[in-house]
Amino acid sequence: MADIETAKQTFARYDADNDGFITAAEYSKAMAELGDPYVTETVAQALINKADTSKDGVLSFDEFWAAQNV
Ligand SMILES: [Ca+2]
Ligand SMILES: [Ca+2]
Repeated sequence: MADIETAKQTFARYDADNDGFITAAEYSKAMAELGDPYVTETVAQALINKADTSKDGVLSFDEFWAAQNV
């Protein structure tokens, strides 16, 4: 079960520049830092696109949160 405070912390870790959106570059870099070097920007973009309900190519917290609760 996802909890929103944990999700906010996770989101903040991915959102390196704190602009409130996770880009493919940020996601890819965060995954590499977490020990998964196989999430390239192309892979990251595909994952973001799955959860990107507003179709702007980046992940807002609402979209990130919704993706945790499918
Ligand atoms: Ca960002
Ligand atoms: Ca979006």
